[in-house]
Amino acid sequence: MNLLSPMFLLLAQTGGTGGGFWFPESASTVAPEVDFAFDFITGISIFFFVLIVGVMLWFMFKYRRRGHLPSMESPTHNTPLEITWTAIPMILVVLIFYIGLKGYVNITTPPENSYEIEAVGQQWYWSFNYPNGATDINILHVPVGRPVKINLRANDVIHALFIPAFRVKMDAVPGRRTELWFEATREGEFELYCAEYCGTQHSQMVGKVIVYNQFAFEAKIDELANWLDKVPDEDLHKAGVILYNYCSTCHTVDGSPLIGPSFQETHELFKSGGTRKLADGSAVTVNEDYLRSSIRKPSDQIAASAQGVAYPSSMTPNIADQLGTRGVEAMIQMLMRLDELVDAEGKLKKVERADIVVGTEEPQ
Ligand code: HEC
Ligand SMILES: [Cu+2]
Repeated sequence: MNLLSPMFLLLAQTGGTGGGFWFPESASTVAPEVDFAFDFITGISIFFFVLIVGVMLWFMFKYRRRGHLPSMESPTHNTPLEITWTAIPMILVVLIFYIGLKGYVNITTPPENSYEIEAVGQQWYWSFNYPNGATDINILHVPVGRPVKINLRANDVIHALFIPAFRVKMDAVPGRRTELWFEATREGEFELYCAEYCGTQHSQMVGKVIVYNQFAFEAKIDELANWLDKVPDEDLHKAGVILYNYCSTCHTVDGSPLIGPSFQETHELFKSGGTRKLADGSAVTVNEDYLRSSIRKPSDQIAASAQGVAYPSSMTPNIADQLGTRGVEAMIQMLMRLDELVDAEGKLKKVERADIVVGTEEPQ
């Protein structure tokens, strides 16, 4: 038993909200159910592992070969024993099935009065759309104590929305609608992942869930619905830093190329009035119009490196729709004024919505 006691200790740590060896912290109504099913099956497995291996070792010792004894006939049948070893596992398996089915039905049936949010997976970020028109990238804002139903879509390849603390995960499949629901049990920030390998930057497709009380939640999505309109024109380039979440999986700001050219390079070409080589061998002056059409119609002019090597034509085609008209302008401003937005180390300065939005009170 000594050898195994650490295992029992680890098992005992699960449950509660603090997380343990097996599980991250838990923060949704279904989490205890999922954890219980896991603990139950693991407990049974450990019990029978110890029992069977124990008896086996004991028999190996007890019936070891001692001298030359005449061999006995082996028993062929033992009804009470056979009934026991059929009945007990059957009860356990039915029990496991019952626990699993109950949890599965619960996890797959969103309550009627759920608050609905649309989640769209694309290479390589999540966008979340709210009924009031609010949108955010990689950050899912939800109220505490209210069932939330997430309607999932994918724009390009299969993604999967995974929120470990809520114990929920669902695929987002192109051409198909899938859903997932949860009810957060406490306020806080939790991790959110894409759990389906979806291309080179899959590992960057991470985000967070922020759980608010009902009032703070309403205020937040109100702010998200129209914040860009409340950014004065002279601060629009700063809004680009927030919207950069749409671009950061493919464009860096420090000069290193990723899937697409670094924004630093684009900015320098703009400042110096330089030209950008294109995949078809031609070249184009990097001015405001070029920036706008690069964002609005990414596939029209495919950029190539200074050496003439074409970048892939994989820029998100409908990114301008997602950004909205003012969002596109914000990105253009950001690209043109990038030098004002980075610090000495070439990192983007931090910009909070509250710093640039005028005429609204920050919630809380
Ligand atoms: C899925 C990857 C991806 C995402 C996301 C993405 N881009 Fe791109 N982008 C590219 C690639 C690849 C190119 C080069 C090929 C081309 O010109 O379409 C590019 C080119 C560009 C160019 C031309 C740059 C130059 O120096 O010629 C601009 C401007 C641009 N992207 C802006 C954006 C903005 C703004 C966003 C975010 C709102 C964004 N991109 C998001 C992949 C992406
Ligand atoms: Cu993904």
